[in-house]
Amino acid sequence: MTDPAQPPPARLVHGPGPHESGTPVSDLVDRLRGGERRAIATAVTELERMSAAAPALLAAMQPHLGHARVVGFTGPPGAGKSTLVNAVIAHARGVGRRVGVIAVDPSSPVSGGAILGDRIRMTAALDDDGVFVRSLASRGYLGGLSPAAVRVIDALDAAAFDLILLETVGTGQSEIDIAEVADVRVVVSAPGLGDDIQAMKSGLLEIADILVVNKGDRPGAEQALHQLISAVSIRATVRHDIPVLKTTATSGDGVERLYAAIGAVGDRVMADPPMIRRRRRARYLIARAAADLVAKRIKDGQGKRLEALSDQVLAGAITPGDAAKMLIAEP
Ligand SMILES: Nc1nc2c(ncn2[C@@H]2O[C@H](COP(=O)(O)OP(=O)(O)OP(=O)(O)O)[C@@H](O)[C@H]2O)c(=O)[nH]1
Ligand SMILES: [Mg+2]
Repeated sequence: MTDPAQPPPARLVHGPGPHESGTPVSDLVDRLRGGERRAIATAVTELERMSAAAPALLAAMQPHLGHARVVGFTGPPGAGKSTLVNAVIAHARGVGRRVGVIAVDPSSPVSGGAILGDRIRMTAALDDDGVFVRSLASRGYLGGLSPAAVRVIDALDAAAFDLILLETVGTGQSEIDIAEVADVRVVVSAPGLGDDIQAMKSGLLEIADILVVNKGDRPGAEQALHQLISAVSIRATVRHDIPVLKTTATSGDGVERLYAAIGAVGDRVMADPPMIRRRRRARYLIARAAADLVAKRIKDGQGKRLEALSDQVLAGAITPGDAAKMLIAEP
């Protein structure tokens, strides 16, 4: 008997394939939690596209979130982030951990980097049920994380992955995003990228929990390592106790130490109740959505209003700050 007072259960309408169309969201979440691969793929796609069923899916997943460790890998193009993520997956699988992977805006032709999925395919990890990989475009998010990426993190968290590895190219916005969203932030650099390590954008150093000089087999690696160690010890804005490690992602050298360092930082972070990390991700999503809303409001339909406010600013009647407040307050 269905209770007429209850709304009908949410169902998937625009499933990616005919198989999932009509599936109740609660069934999907049960299967997701059981680690069923097709359910994970469906949930991820629904959330990535923010389909009609996505809000119900997000709501149903909420009680199951906050258990995965989210590890962000960021750094300049071509530093070896994908190769390193791949090596970390291999290590994590070796010790029995299930790993979800999200690559945002994977690989530019300039960097010589391969798309993360390709790299993982090369090592056959994609045949492994303990690994799930999804690449996402960063779309208008300037190399940063899109809100879609954060929703996909939630899906992988609900799917009970132990680790969620997130690869983004280190640009201004992605640093901030990674800092907000990841529990452990790994900043990857390498010798011979053109940029002097010391000149590495300070934003990158500041968010790091762990610093890695990859391509340890290349000339200049040792020097880069020492430059980075001294940069960390000199800069007032950088925590002085962060580990600075050398890896060779292609051979796996140093990956065990990196994995241990990720574990140590993760243990500290995970000592906080899951609610704190979930709240941090939710706060980030709200702030991004609010910023998007304001940008959209300014872009469409506010031309006249902006002009009028500009005139008032020019006349000395109000400050630009006042004008901004008036613009935001506008319904
Ligand atoms: N010699 C050497 N080459 C490496 C190492 N790690 C990665 N590479 C090579 O560096 C190139 C770029 O590696 P990727 O892992 O795709 O780099 P990425 O940082 O993910 O690149 P983007 O995603 O495009 O920013 C590839 O040709 C890799 O094989 C390493 O430890 N040593
Ligand atoms: Mg890459």
